[in-house]
Amino acid sequence: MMVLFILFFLILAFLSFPRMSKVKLKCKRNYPKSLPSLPLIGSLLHFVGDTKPHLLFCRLQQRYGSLYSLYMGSDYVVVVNSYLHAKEVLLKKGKIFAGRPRTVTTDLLTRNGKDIAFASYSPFWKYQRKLVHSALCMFGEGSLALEKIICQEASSLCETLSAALDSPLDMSPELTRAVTNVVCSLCFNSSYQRGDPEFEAMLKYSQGIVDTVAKQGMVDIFPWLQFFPNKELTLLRKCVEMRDQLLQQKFEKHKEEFSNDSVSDLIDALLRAKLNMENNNSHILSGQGLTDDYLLMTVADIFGAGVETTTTVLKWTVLYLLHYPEVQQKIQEELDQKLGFNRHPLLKDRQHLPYLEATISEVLRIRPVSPLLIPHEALQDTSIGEYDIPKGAQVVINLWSIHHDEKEWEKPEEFSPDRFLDEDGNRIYTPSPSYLPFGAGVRVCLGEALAKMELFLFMAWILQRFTLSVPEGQTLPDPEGKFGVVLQVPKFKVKASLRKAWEKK
Ligand code: PLO
Repeated sequence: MMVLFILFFLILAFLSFPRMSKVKLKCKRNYPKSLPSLPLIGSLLHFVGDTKPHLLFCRLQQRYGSLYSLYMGSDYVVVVNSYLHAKEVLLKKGKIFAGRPRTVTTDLLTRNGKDIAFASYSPFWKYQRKLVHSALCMFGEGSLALEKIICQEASSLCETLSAALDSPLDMSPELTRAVTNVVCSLCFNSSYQRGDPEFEAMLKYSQGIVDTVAKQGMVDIFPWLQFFPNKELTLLRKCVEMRDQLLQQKFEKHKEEFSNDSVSDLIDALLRAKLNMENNNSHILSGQGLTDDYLLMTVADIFGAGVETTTTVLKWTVLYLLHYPEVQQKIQEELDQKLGFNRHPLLKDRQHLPYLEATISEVLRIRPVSPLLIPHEALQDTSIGEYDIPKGAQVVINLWSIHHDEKEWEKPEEFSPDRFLDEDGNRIYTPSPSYLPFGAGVRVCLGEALAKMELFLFMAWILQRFTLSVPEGQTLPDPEGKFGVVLQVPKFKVKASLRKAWEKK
């Protein structure tokens, strides 16, 4: 038994060693203070117990200061908890820190980094991102068509709420379908009806991916674990396969029907870019083509990010409205005054509904979608503040700490939309530079404008008609959240009641 144990340990050491040498710390350098670490497992003993990583990293500041380092297995990780350092990483030295560490789960999700969110920085990546950016601008932001699509989905969502009036309803699948249909229109020029089996399958695989990918799990820390039976990895493989099948099908159909003269969605736009690139024999990309793999992974990214993030924020917003009925009432009063009941909300109302906008901003502060963002990697030897950072270091931005920093936010634990309003309550403003819900710099969220449009319109439509409350006999949902690639909202039910003024309509 003992021999076996020693053998196992030696193999483990052997397998981990090459990775250990990835980051070389040099003598006489001023590296960030490090948590104690052991060979092989690094600082993992700190992670025993079920404290969520963002909360643990936040708490560790008391002992190690706002910038410190640790070892995840043999990976050298620097944790940033202050906005000044975060801005240096994301903005001032954005390009230097634009790398991404490769992990087993994200490689599986993205065919070894052929997407945008999890792929490391390269000239090709820059081109790929630019392409998506222009496609999103073309179909989305600012265009009336998108507003129409969102309003259509909002209207259908309100119909579903009407059908379940006064009885407990899990809004999660309904919100997901509404958001999915907006992204579907954008990407595939299609949408889902209620109960569509393809949509149900999508819900299932997406949950499987969120549960398993990029959550600082063991298999990402000790990659050799992938060669042993692993339940989570099996689930991830199955879900990725389901996703790929679904996307491949849509992709093939678009390829068959493609015409250069009628580009009506994101896939068409990417196909056109591919054709142009092939015709121009583009040099910048040194032989790397926009292969089907890249196109598919790009669409998968936009689709996944577009659905999962916005749905999560909508669910957090509903959860907070249940906890703070007075906030809900204030939004409704504002809606009644500025909009009335004779027409539905439109994007042009955004500037006239500052309290609703402030509430959405506050939700994004108190429960950031991605509390640790996605880890960055230093592409060369560099520094943060007075500290040296070696090439290859992973840099984790703890947005949670930044959004809950007492030096920047008065009573950060309190949910208070008013902090985003001026004294007269008429204008929305950002009270602290310590507010980065969409990240910043070269890797800033591509969907910020789209997300803000959706959050505003969906909430305005719902609250114009309904008051949301906790169903009788049920308790308020827990606001803590489950850590993962997004901060997940617990399952809960809501009672939607038709507002008095709307009844009279
Ligand atoms: C969500 C589940 C999907 O099935 C796949 C997917 C793709 C892109 C990911 C997204 C997931 C989670 C949220 C991410 C997004 C890219 C950018 C976004 C990580 C895993 C954030 C919050 O940074």
